Amino acid sequence: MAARVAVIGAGPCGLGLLRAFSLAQSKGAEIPEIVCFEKQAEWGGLWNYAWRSGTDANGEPLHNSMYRYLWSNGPKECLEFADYTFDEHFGQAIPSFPPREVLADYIKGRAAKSGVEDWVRFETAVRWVAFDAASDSFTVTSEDLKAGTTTTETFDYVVVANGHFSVPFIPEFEGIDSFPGRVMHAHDFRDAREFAGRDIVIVGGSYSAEDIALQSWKYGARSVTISYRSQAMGFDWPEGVREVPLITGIEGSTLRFKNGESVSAEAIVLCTGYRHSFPFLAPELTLRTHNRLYPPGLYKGVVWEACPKLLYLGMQDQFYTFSMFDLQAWYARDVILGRIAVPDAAAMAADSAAWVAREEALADPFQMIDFQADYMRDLQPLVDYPAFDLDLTVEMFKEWEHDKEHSIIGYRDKSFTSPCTGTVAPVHHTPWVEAMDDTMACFLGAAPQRATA
Ligand code: FAD
Ligand code: NA7
Repeated sequence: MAARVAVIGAGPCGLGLLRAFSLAQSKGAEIPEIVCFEKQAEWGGLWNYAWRSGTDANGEPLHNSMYRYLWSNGPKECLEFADYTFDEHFGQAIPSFPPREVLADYIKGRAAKSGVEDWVRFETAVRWVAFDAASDSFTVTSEDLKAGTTTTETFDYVVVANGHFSVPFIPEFEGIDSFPGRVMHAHDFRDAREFAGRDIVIVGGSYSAEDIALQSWKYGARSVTISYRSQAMGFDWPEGVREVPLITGIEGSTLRFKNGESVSAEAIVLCTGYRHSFPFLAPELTLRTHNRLYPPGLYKGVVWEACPKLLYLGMQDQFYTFSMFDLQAWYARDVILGRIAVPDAAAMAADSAAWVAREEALADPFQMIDFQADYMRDLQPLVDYPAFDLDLTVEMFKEWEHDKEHSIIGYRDKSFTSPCTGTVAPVHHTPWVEAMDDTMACFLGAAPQRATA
């Protein structure tokens, strides 16, 4: 059995792996020594809110991309931990679309229950990982950010769980360097109230563009113009929000678009996605991919085919999140424990190539949901992750897609059914469009008093 395992990152993926090991240990398995390196002072990954932007308290590139008033963009029932349900954590049924703080509490609740805190070295950043074929082991160099000391250690397995929505992709537009207003990437966006009463342009056509546009509208932006590259999102936007094609140039505060229209704006928010970034990995260990459902080179979406003792978690584009991460974590654990044998390089490559080819033929979000669910179905029988109704989550994701088409400002008011417990979520006390307070206390409490005339 492997003697030492390094885990890079204590976000939902890294914590899923720690949970998997702790459960195996509680059932009597002998487990390796685990060292989880986490550069933040607490676990939870992106779900920790940071008011900072740019660099963190230790001068490291800031990891966090989440912002105030972020409410789950999918039904919580589709991400529920099968081994630690929402009912167990909250002791009451809660609505389907919780704000960030509620989901952070849920993630941290399971981690605390797992008793794995001693395995995590907080405020410790991994600086370099190299594989030595002769000794069949890795050297991992890390820095204790508080003490300023650097340590190099040997590990038998390395698990990369550093997330991939932290390092922004920032394109260039002609004239943007002389735009007189604020220009920022979604990674630095913190509070939509900044744009109250202003005209803003959002660039992008995916989740961040959708949510930051709606947030800005909800908190009082005068107008929101969304500029897309390949395809409009096409939702029935509320008055004041509209979509136009890509920016062709910027002169002063005027932005021109491909369809000949122009607007004057006071701010530009680039919701143009993120880079997979592994500055700590030797080149031959580095996954190079854009944000997609099946990054090539990863057998079962987890095992780095070129060096199978290196495992990656959560590198896919995501409909499914926590439950998919858990299936991957359970799989990674069982590879490390020797319960699962990975095949030879040719067999791994053939398996993942088939998935990649299938992914490349997907035509719409409904097919993408089926694809990611099938990927999970591929992992499910290989591990002892508790059973949950995956078919129900597929149905719910598809219903959610239709809900969004029906009402982009109303879809978060719907209720879904737990695939783990069968609990039907209550309707939230306040429609999302009127819910300005995103605290856990407000979400879980009674409806706030409304001012009367
Ligand atoms: P992360 O959460 O990013 O955690 C990675 C961890 O690795 C971090 O704690 C980081 O500090 C650490 N780390 C990084 N580099 C190093 C290093 N060199 N050394 C040590 N530690 C390191 N998902 C949903 O299910 N619902 C949502 O509503 C939702 N909203 C989102 C909104 C935004 C704005 C973003 C960006 C993502 C959202 N997601 C959402 C997806 C989100 O990516 C996942 O839910 C989840 O956080 C991914 O977990 P992870 O562990 O892979 O990565
Ligand atoms: P995504 O989902 O990776 O989307 C990135 C978007 O950025 C996508 O619409 C791209 O357009 C767009 N993009 C990329 N480059 C450009 C350029 N050069 N010009 C214009 N537009 C561009 O990232 P998100 O931040 O939206 O979502 C990431 C996670 O955050 C997600 O899991 C959510 O839960 C929250 P394209 O469509 O490719 O033309």
